[in-house]
Amino acid sequence: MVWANYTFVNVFQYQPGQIHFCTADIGWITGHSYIIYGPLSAGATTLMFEGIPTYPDAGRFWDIADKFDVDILYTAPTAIRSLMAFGLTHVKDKKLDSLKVLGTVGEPINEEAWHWYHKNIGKEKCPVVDTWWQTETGGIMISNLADVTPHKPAHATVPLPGVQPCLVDENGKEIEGNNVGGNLCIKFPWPGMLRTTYGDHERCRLNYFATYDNMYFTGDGCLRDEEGNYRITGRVDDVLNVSGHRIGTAEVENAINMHAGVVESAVVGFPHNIKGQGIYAFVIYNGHHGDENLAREDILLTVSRIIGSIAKPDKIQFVTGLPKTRSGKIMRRILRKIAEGETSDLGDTTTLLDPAVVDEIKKGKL
Ligand code: 7RM
Repeated sequence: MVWANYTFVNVFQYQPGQIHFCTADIGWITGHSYIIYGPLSAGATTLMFEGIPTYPDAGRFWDIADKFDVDILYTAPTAIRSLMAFGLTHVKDKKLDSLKVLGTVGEPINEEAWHWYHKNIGKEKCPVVDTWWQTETGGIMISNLADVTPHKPAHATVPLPGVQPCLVDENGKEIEGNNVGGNLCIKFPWPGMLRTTYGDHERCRLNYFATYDNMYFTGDGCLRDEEGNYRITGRVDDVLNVSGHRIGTAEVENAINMHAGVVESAVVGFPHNIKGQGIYAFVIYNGHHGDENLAREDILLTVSRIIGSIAKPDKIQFVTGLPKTRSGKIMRRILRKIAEGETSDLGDTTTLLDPAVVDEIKKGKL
C-alpha cells in the first residue's frame, strides 16, 4: 500500500482533484494497484471502466476521457496497438483536452505505438510515463516521473528513488557502465517487494532469489542506453536455441513488426531435427498492405536484414488474433504447444480471454 501510494503520486505527479483513469482489468495486478490502492490511498478520484475498448466503437476510451474530464490515462501497449489499427476515425472528433499525463504498462511499447499515443492522444503535450514493474514488486519500479524527468520512446528510463536495478550476465556478474544489456535484477530490498508466494515459500526463494546471489531476479532482459536509461526487452526465458545460436523471441518479433502491414506478432520455438529448435511466427496481418504471400517474403527479408538469416522464421502463420490474458499478455505456452503439434492438451486455459482465437490458430497450423 505504501509503495502503491508513493509510486502513484510521484510517477503520475498526481495533483489533488485530478481524475485518474487506469483502463486495466481489475483482475490484473495493475487493476488492483492503480485503480484502487494507489489512487484511493492518495485521495484521488479513480475511474473504473467495465467493458471493452472497442464497444460501441474504438473511440470508447477517448469518449470516457472527454465525458469525465480525465487528467491521467494509464493503459497498456496492447490496447494502444489494437486501437491504432482502427486508424484515426475514432480519435479525430474527440477533444482530449483534459489529459495531462499518459501512462503505459505491461509490456515493452514499440516506438510506433509510443508516437501514435503521444501525438494523437496526448497532442504532443502530455508526458508519457512508461512504467516497468511486476506483480512481485508491488508497484512501479522503473519509470520517468511525469514532467519531472524526461520520457524517451520505448524506454522505462530510470529507477524510482530507492530502487537499485542492475544488469548481470549469465553467471550473475554485474555488468557496469552504459550501452550494455543483460538480465535485470534488483540488488537492494524495497518497500513493495514480495515476501513469499502463497502456500509455497521455497518456490519464492528458488524463482526469485536463487538464480543470482544476493539479488532479486526479475526474469526480464534489459538494455541500458548511453545515458543510463533502462529499456526492458522482454522475458529472458523466451530465448530460442537455433543451430546453437541464442535468439530472443522478442528480437524476432521486433524485426517482424517492422513490416508496415504487421499489426502484431508472437514467436515461439518448436523441435527441429536439424536446428534443434525452429522458429514459428504467428502474425496478425492487415490485408490492406497486399497479398499474404508477398508479405511472407518481405517479412523474411526484413528479419534477415535486421538480425541475420539465422533468425528467419521457418513457419509464418497468419492469424486474426493471438491468445491473450485479460491484461494483454500473450500466452506463449499455448502457442508453443500448438507449434509443437500438441493441440489436444493446452494446459490451463482459464485465464484465456478469447478461446475462439485458439481454435482458429489450431485449424491454421502449418
Ligand atoms: C505490471 C505488470 C510483469 C511483466 C514484467 C515485464 C512486463 C511490465 C512493462 C513490461 C516492458 C514495461 N505486472 N512489463 N511493464 N515490459 N515495459 N513498462 O505487468 O506481473 O502482470 O507482469 O510484464 O516482462 O516482468 S505482471
